[in-house]
Amino acid sequence: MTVAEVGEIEPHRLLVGHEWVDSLSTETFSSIDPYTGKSWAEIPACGPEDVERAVGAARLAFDDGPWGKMTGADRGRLIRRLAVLVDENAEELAVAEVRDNGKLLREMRGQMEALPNYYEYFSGAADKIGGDVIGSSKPNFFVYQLLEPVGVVGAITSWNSPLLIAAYKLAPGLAAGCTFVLKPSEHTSVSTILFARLVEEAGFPPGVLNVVTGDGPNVGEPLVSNPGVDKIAFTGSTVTGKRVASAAASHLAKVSLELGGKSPNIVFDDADLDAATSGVIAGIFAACGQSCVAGSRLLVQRSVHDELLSRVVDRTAAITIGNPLDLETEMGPLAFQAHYDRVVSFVAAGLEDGAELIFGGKRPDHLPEGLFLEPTIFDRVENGMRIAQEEIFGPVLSVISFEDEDEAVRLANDSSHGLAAGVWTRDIQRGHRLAKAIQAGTVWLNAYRMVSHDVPFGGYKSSGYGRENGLEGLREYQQTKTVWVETEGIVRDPFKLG
Ligand code: TXE
Repeated sequence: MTVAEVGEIEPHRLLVGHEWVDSLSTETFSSIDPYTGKSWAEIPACGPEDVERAVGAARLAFDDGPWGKMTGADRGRLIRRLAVLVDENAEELAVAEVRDNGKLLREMRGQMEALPNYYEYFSGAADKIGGDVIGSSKPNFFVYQLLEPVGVVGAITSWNSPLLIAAYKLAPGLAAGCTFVLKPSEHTSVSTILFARLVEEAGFPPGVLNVVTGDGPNVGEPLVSNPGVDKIAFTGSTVTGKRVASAAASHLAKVSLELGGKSPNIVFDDADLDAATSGVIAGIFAACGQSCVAGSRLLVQRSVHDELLSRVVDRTAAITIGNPLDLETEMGPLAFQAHYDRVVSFVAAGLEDGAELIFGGKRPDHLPEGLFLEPTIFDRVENGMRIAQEEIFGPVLSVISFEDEDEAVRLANDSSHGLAAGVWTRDIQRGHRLAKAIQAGTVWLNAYRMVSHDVPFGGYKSSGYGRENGLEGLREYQQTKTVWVETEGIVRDPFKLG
């Protein structure tokens, strides 16, 4: 499909058990392009009965279909085929994500180019799933373990990087032998629907992947609460993650949560300030700050505060803001109106709390239309202010100064979140001390916002639990069975524990 064709995308239907069916609810909702402000696709507004159908298809595929009988090598071949199809359709998928959430084509092209790596990596794991032989202390028993798939997975994704976040779940889960019901965010459904077509084309058996589209209350909640679902893999806000975890507990479904963050980017006085400046910009203005790992708190050692801030402001002033489909653009619009309004409300909160607005804070003069906000920098921020404690998920940087290493660690950890952190210093011992002291699932030393298919990712504290990517990510979709085999025919005392 060319870029133009993607623009005329026809009303979508949903994939259930390998049939593209109309939603039982017959309602649809529009996907709004945040750059044009216009609807560009009609999406089925599914309801609980659609979820029931999808879970049933995934259950059947897991319990009785060919998928459950396939070897790891068979699954690996299908996943590799999917990787090839994703690669061949990368441009169409990238444009669909830009049209849905306004993120830059240059960023989404990069993500879609990386997407096959996730499927290839886990396709290679599918036929290497073994289990341990336990050297048991019981002489007349042979004991071994099986690593079996957890079963039907309800995967729920947020709007900031729909297909990358879905790959974090689908690639390991399919390798493990699970089946899925996937619900994309109601703000970004198109790319997931296009992706589902590729899964079908790759030749996966019916019901291995089912896609239901719609909002949290009508689709997300019924999915999480459905007793036919064995695990929930969720990415989204911390508030919703707590709701998901408690609903899943009603039927003891396993849960992994990738939630929000308020990550510190920490610059010491001996840092390479050019590299640190680039890392600060990457942390908060890439993706318009709409990234769970956004480096939204800049903790800077007081002695280099002025020099670093002068460089950060100069680079910020040079950021090109505009059409996300234009490869020269460095910042596009925010993803949808309600989110735009929420981010703008934090600018007011920063001013109310007494922070000093030193850059941005309003709509760019040259962009009277569209959900655009200037890259915004607040200085003299106290860590207790709302703009330092709450996730804004937008291009708003809070600058906080510190005196020494102990204060830097205290400020970094003074947050309910613990997703990521950046540390800029030439002192390797200090770097490793900070990596150990910071309460976060990922720490980058002299880098920021690096992720990879083979490196586990996940949060501490209210940023969630569970890990995605890397072989640790595979384990989230497996459960362990221990088998004891009696080998000597010894009759034991029935009233004595073995
Ligand atoms: O989240 P929401 P959004 C966080 C990010 C930000 C938020 C943005 O920090 O706070 O997510 O994404 C569905 N039961 N992360 O606004 O509202 C909803 O339809 C079941 C962190 O989308 O939580 C959507 O599909 N599902 C992350 C999904 O949940 C429900 C990376 C997320 O919606 C539901 C990206 C319910 N009751 C964003 N209510 C990371 N850490 O990697 C809503 N949903």
